[in-house]
Amino acid sequence: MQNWLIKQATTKPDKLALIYQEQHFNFKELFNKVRQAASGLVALKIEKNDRIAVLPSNTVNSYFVILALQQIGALPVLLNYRLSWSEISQQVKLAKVKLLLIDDDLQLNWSATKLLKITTLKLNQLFKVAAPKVTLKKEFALNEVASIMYTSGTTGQPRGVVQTFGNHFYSAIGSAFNLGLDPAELWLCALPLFHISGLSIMMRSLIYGMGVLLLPHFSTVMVNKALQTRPVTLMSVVPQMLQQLLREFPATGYQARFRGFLLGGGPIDLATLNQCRQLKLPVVQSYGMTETCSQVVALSFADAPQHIGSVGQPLFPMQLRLSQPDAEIQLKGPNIVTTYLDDPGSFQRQMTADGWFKTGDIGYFDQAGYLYVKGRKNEMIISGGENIFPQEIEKVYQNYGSITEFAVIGVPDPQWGQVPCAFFTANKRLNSKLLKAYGYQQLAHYKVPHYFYQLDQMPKTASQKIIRPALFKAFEKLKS
Ligand code: S0N
Ligand code: AMP
Ligand code: MG
Ligand code: MG
Repeated sequence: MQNWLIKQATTKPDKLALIYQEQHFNFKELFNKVRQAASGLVALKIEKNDRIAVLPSNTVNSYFVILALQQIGALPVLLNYRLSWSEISQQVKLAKVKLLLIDDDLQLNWSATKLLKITTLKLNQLFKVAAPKVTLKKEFALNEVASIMYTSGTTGQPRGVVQTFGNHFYSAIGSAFNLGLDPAELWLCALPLFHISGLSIMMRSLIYGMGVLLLPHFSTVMVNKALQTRPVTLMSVVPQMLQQLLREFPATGYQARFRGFLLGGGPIDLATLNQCRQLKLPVVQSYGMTETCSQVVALSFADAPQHIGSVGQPLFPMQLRLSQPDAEIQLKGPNIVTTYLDDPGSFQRQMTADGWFKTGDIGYFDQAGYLYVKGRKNEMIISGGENIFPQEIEKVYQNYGSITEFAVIGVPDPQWGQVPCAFFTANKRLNSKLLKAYGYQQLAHYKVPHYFYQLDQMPKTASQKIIRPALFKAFEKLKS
């Protein structure tokens, strides 16, 4: 396929590609910035298929560098800056990267980066590298790798999801067929570029020739202002963001070009959706995951008001089936990745014998053929759109002195949807404050349990398995 960036820069050179604060870039200017970053990378001897870790923040430099890595055939491994340093190091090691690039906006413990024993560079250093301009390749294949991002599994072991240009392409096509494409589309990106929710906006920009308004981070004030004053047409949000925006919804509403929100990343409550309907604020619910390169099922603007609570119908050309008898959602189609990084075995375990991807989500169709997501087959917790597996927390606390058993469940939370809650046994009385402080050092902050309950005995089956339903009941009792 023709290089998307070159295509847009030659056919729509003057069209708006990116806005960041007061800076505007058309596709020609975007191309030049990306080529500058690519030239710097080549001067640093980065080659095709080299794995390069990037800790991006939502800045233009991160945006240019991710694209530049794609342009030279290097593999961007995108890291979540909310992770703890030990979690980041684990992913950097697992991915066997040659270089770690860190956005200048991130406050990091630089001495810790030295322990990784790999070359680490701030993005502004890369842009200062004196380098002859490289010629970007004219074509790439759809099965070439475009991006890698880690997700956890039920074992707590991170797995690198390997997304190809083809995955991104079909994802963008399915979304455009569903939402339609405004000739002056301007998609607001306040979601992190290290998640597919954010990265997919950047990829759609290249495929559609569409503008992106990139915000440095999510803030209700900033977003509400942008939606009132900038010609934004679409914005991707997770439930937690939508709820926050509604709390400060401006009396005068948003400007007329705004088509609505694309909502995904986790379950939403009906009250929020109904409130949006009353405010005449269009919201399209969607369902997808990192392994499907963003939404694969979605409502459309036309059918959303009639199907509140549903996540919609499979997007073109994806197929969806529900297995019997447990009704797990299974998917097939070109949006879905085909391996985890260096771990095809784990990926194969996510596939059925006849080639369908097992999502781990439970769902059902209503009579009109609209999908509803009911929950998870496993214990995954979703906090503000971030996934947490109890096992990754349990592993960390099992190393805490005097703890004998430690189990984590997800409990409802008005702010984050769900948060982790810990039950444990120990040889002596333990202090929750110290337990929390320990978690803050070892784990991403969103993974640190909000509650710690010490028990005399864990509820267990005859075969010594922890009875999780008993923990859920115990939590309800403790909270009431
Ligand atoms: C919700 C967000 C924006 C909250 O972050 P915020 O408000 O910026 O927090 P901070 O100011 O940085 O920190 C304040 C305190 O809050 C803690 N904290 C931050 N985030 C969380 C969290 N998620 N859970 C619990 N606590 C949190 C901080 O740690 C801090 O506390 P202290 O000081 O103690 O450290 C932010 O969390 C966010 O950006 N969430 C979204 C993540 C995301 O994008 N998830 C989606 C992943 N899934 C997919 O990408 C697939 C679906 C998809 O593609 C999609 C999704 C949505 C829309 C469209 C699509 C699509 O298909 O295109
Ligand atoms: P991730 O890989 O981080 O993108 O997380 C994907 C998971 O988020 C899915 O497997 C679902 O469990 C959950 N999810 C995404 N969208 C929805 C939705 N609309 N409703 C409920 N759960 C969702
Ligand atoms: Mg995930
Ligand atoms: Mg904030």
